[in-house]
Amino acid sequence: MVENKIKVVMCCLGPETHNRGIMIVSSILKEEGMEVVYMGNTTADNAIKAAVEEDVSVIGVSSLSGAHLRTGKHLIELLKKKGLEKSIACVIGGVIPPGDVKTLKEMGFSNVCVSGTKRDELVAAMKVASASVIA
Ligand code: B12
Repeated sequence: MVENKIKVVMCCLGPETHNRGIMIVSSILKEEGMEVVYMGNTTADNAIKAAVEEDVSVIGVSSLSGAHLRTGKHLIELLKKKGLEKSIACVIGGVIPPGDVKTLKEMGFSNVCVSGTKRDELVAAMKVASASVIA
Protein backbone atom coordinates (compact mmCIF):
# COMPACT_ATOMS: atom_id res chain seq x y z
CA MET A 1 0.00 0.00 0.00
CA VAL A 2 1.34 3.45 -0.88
CA GLU A 3 1.53 5.71 2.15
CA ASN A 4 0.35 9.28 1.56
CA LYS A 5 3.16 11.81 1.83
CA ILE A 6 2.79 14.02 4.90
CA LYS A 7 2.76 17.71 4.02
CA VAL A 8 3.72 20.31 6.60
CA VAL A 9 3.84 24.13 6.73
CA MET A 10 6.84 25.21 8.80
CA CYS A 11 6.85 28.71 10.23
CA CYS A 12 7.98 31.13 12.93
CA LEU A 13 5.27 33.47 14.16
CA GLY A 14 6.04 37.06 15.02
CA PRO A 15 9.45 38.72 15.29
CA GLU A 16 11.41 35.50 15.88
CA THR A 17 15.08 35.80 14.92
CA HIS A 18 16.01 32.23 15.88
CA ASN A 19 15.89 30.34 12.60
CA ARG A 20 18.26 27.43 13.26
CA GLY A 21 15.52 25.37 14.90
CA ILE A 22 13.07 25.70 12.00
CA MET A 23 15.82 25.04 9.42
CA ILE A 24 17.11 21.93 11.20
CA VAL A 25 13.65 20.49 11.84
CA SER A 26 12.54 21.24 8.24
CA SER A 27 15.60 19.40 6.87
CA ILE A 28 14.94 16.40 9.11
CA LEU A 29 11.31 16.18 8.00
CA LYS A 30 12.33 16.39 4.33
CA GLU A 31 14.96 13.69 4.82
CA GLU A 32 12.23 11.56 6.37
CA GLY A 33 10.13 11.88 3.22
CA MET A 34 7.72 14.62 4.24
CA GLU A 35 6.90 17.58 2.03
CA VAL A 36 7.76 20.87 3.72
CA VAL A 37 6.29 24.24 2.78
CA TYR A 38 8.93 26.44 4.39
CA MET A 39 7.49 29.85 5.25
CA GLY A 40 10.03 31.20 7.73
CA ASN A 41 8.72 34.25 9.59
CA THR A 42 5.08 34.88 8.88
CA THR A 43 1.71 35.63 10.47
CA ALA A 44 -0.77 33.08 11.78
CA ASP A 45 -3.22 34.17 9.09
CA ASN A 46 -0.69 33.60 6.28
CA ALA A 47 0.40 30.26 7.72
CA ILE A 48 -3.22 29.07 7.73
CA LYS A 49 -3.85 30.41 4.21
CA ALA A 50 -0.77 28.57 2.94
CA ALA A 51 -1.85 25.39 4.74
CA VAL A 52 -5.24 25.52 3.02
CA GLU A 53 -3.84 26.41 -0.43
CA GLU A 54 -1.15 23.74 -0.23
CA ASP A 55 -3.54 21.21 1.32
CA VAL A 56 -1.24 20.39 4.24
CA SER A 57 -2.28 18.45 7.33
CA VAL A 58 0.09 20.01 9.87
CA ILE A 59 1.33 23.50 10.73
CA GLY A 60 4.67 23.31 12.54
CA VAL A 61 5.63 26.36 14.58
CA SER A 62 9.17 27.02 15.80
CA SER A 63 9.37 29.33 18.81
CA LEU A 64 12.59 29.98 20.70
CA SER A 65 12.32 33.54 21.95
CA GLY A 66 9.62 32.97 24.58
CA ALA A 67 6.49 34.17 22.75
CA HIS A 68 5.04 30.64 22.31
CA LEU A 69 1.98 31.12 24.57
CA ARG A 70 0.88 34.34 22.89
CA THR A 71 1.58 33.40 19.27
CA GLY A 72 0.40 29.81 19.84
CA LYS A 73 -2.91 30.95 21.30
CA HIS A 74 -3.48 33.33 18.40
CA LEU A 75 -2.81 30.59 15.82
CA ILE A 76 -5.18 28.08 17.46
CA GLU A 77 -7.90 30.70 17.95
CA LEU A 78 -7.68 31.76 14.32
CA LEU A 79 -7.79 28.17 13.14
CA LYS A 80 -10.94 27.58 15.23
CA LYS A 81 -12.50 30.83 13.98
CA LYS A 82 -12.02 29.57 10.42
CA GLY A 83 -13.48 26.15 11.38
CA LEU A 84 -10.27 24.37 10.39
CA GLU A 85 -9.16 22.91 13.72
CA LYS A 86 -10.23 19.39 12.73
CA SER A 87 -8.60 19.44 9.30
CA ILE A 88 -5.24 21.04 10.20
CA ALA A 89 -3.23 19.95 13.24
CA CYS A 90 -0.61 22.15 14.90
CA VAL A 91 2.70 21.12 16.43
CA ILE A 92 4.96 23.60 18.21
CA GLY A 93 8.62 23.26 19.14
CA GLY A 94 11.46 25.31 20.53
CA VAL A 95 12.68 26.69 23.85
CA ILE A 96 9.54 25.98 25.84
CA PRO A 97 9.56 25.63 29.63
CA PRO A 98 8.16 22.27 30.88
CA GLY A 99 5.32 24.07 32.64
CA ASP A 100 4.03 25.49 29.34
CA VAL A 101 3.82 22.14 27.56
CA LYS A 102 0.51 21.20 29.23
CA THR A 103 -0.91 24.68 28.58
CA LEU A 104 -0.08 24.46 24.87
CA LYS A 105 -1.63 20.99 24.60
CA GLU A 106 -4.77 22.19 26.37
CA MET A 107 -4.86 25.11 23.94
CA GLY A 108 -5.08 22.63 21.08
CA PHE A 109 -1.52 21.80 19.97
CA SER A 110 -1.25 18.16 18.99
CA ASN A 111 2.30 17.99 20.33
CA VAL A 112 5.02 20.16 21.87
CA CYS A 113 8.68 19.42 21.10
CA VAL A 114 11.07 21.09 23.54
CA SER A 115 14.83 21.63 23.18
CA GLY A 116 16.72 18.40 22.72
CA THR A 117 13.81 16.52 21.13
CA LYS A 118 15.30 13.60 19.21
CA ARG A 119 14.90 13.06 15.47
CA ASP A 120 12.62 10.04 15.91
CA GLU A 121 10.40 11.96 18.32
CA LEU A 122 10.08 14.90 15.90
CA VAL A 123 9.05 12.59 13.08
CA ALA A 124 6.62 10.69 15.33
CA ALA A 125 5.05 13.96 16.51
CA MET A 126 4.35 14.99 12.91
CA LYS A 127 3.01 11.57 11.95
CA VAL A 128 0.63 11.47 14.94
CA ALA A 129 -0.53 15.04 14.23
CA SER A 130 -1.11 14.29 10.55
CA ALA A 131 -3.00 11.08 11.34
CA SER A 132 -5.30 12.98 13.71
CA VAL A 133 -6.81 15.27 11.08
CA ILE A 134 -9.89 14.67 8.99
CA ALA A 135 -8.97 14.63 5.31
C1 B12 B 1 21.78 30.95 18.78
C2 B12 B 1 20.86 31.78 19.63
C3 B12 B 1 20.54 33.07 19.18
C4 B12 B 1 20.95 33.61 17.80
C5 B12 B 1 19.97 33.05 16.75
C6 B12 B 1 20.69 32.65 15.48
C7 B12 B 1 19.78 31.98 14.51
N1 B12 B 1 19.93 32.37 13.25
O1 B12 B 1 18.93 31.16 14.83
C8 B12 B 1 20.78 35.16 18.02
C9 B12 B 1 22.08 35.74 18.52
C10 B12 B 1 20.31 35.94 16.81
C11 B12 B 1 19.76 35.18 19.17
C12 B12 B 1 18.96 36.27 19.45
C13 B12 B 1 18.13 36.35 20.56
N2 B12 B 1 18.02 35.44 21.54
CO1 B12 B 1 18.79 33.68 21.44
N3 B12 B 1 19.59 32.03 21.63
C14 B12 B 1 20.37 31.28 20.89
C15 B12 B 1 20.73 29.95 21.57
C16 B12 B 1 22.14 30.07 22.13
C17 B12 B 1 20.65 28.72 20.69
C18 B12 B 1 19.34 28.59 19.89
C19 B12 B 1 19.52 27.62 18.74
O2 B12 B 1 19.88 27.99 17.64
N4 B12 B 1 19.29 26.35 18.99
C20 B12 B 1 19.38 25.32 17.97
C21 B12 B 1 18.07 24.54 17.89
C22 B12 B 1 18.10 23.61 16.73
O3 B12 B 1 18.01 23.80 19.08
P1 B12 B 1 16.69 23.43 19.82
O4 B12 B 1 15.95 24.60 20.29
O5 B12 B 1 17.08 22.43 20.86
O6 B12 B 1 15.81 22.73 18.69
C23 B12 B 1 15.05 21.63 19.00
C24 B12 B 1 13.68 21.96 19.58
O7 B12 B 1 13.56 23.32 19.95
C25 B12 B 1 12.72 21.52 18.50
N5 B12 B 1 12.14 22.51 17.58
C26 B12 B 1 12.53 23.76 17.28
N6 B12 B 1 11.68 24.30 16.39
C27 B12 B 1 10.73 23.37 16.11
C28 B12 B 1 9.60 23.40 15.28
C29 B12 B 1 8.76 22.27 15.21
C30 B12 B 1 7.56 22.29 14.34
C31 B12 B 1 9.08 21.11 15.96
C32 B12 B 1 8.23 19.90 15.88
C33 B12 B 1 10.21 21.09 16.79
C34 B12 B 1 11.01 22.21 16.86
O8 B12 B 1 13.41 20.57 17.74
C35 B12 B 1 14.79 20.89 17.71
C36 B12 B 1 15.58 19.59 17.63
O9 B12 B 1 15.46 18.90 18.83
C37 B12 B 1 19.63 29.88 22.68
C38 B12 B 1 20.03 29.17 23.98
C39 B12 B 1 19.72 27.71 23.91
N7 B12 B 1 20.58 26.93 24.43
O10 B12 B 1 18.65 27.30 23.39
C40 B12 B 1 19.31 31.34 22.93
C41 B12 B 1 17.88 31.76 23.35
C42 B12 B 1 16.86 30.96 22.56
N8 B12 B 1 17.82 33.17 23.00
C43 B12 B 1 17.16 33.85 23.85
C44 B12 B 1 16.91 35.25 23.74
C45 B12 B 1 16.26 35.90 24.94
C46 B12 B 1 17.28 35.95 22.59
C47 B12 B 1 17.01 37.44 22.30
C48 B12 B 1 15.63 37.93 22.71
C49 B12 B 1 18.12 38.20 22.98
C50 B12 B 1 17.98 39.72 22.90
N9 B12 B 1 17.73 40.30 24.05
O11 B12 B 1 18.08 40.28 21.84
C51 B12 B 1 17.22 37.48 20.78
C52 B12 B 1 15.91 37.14 20.00
C53 B12 B 1 15.16 38.23 19.43
C54 B12 B 1 13.88 37.68 18.80
N10 B12 B 1 12.83 38.46 18.86
O12 B12 B 1 13.81 36.60 18.28
C55 B12 B 1 16.65 33.00 25.01
C56 B12 B 1 15.14 32.75 24.92
C57 B12 B 1 14.49 32.75 26.29
C58 B12 B 1 13.12 32.17 26.32
N11 B12 B 1 12.67 31.38 25.37
O13 B12 B 1 12.43 32.40 27.27
C59 B12 B 1 17.55 31.79 24.92
C60 B12 B 1 16.92 30.44 25.41
C61 B12 B 1 18.84 32.05 25.73
C62 B12 B 1 18.57 32.09 27.23
N12 B12 B 1 18.88 31.03 27.93
O14 B12 B 1 18.07 33.06 27.73
N13 B12 B 1 19.78 34.03 19.84
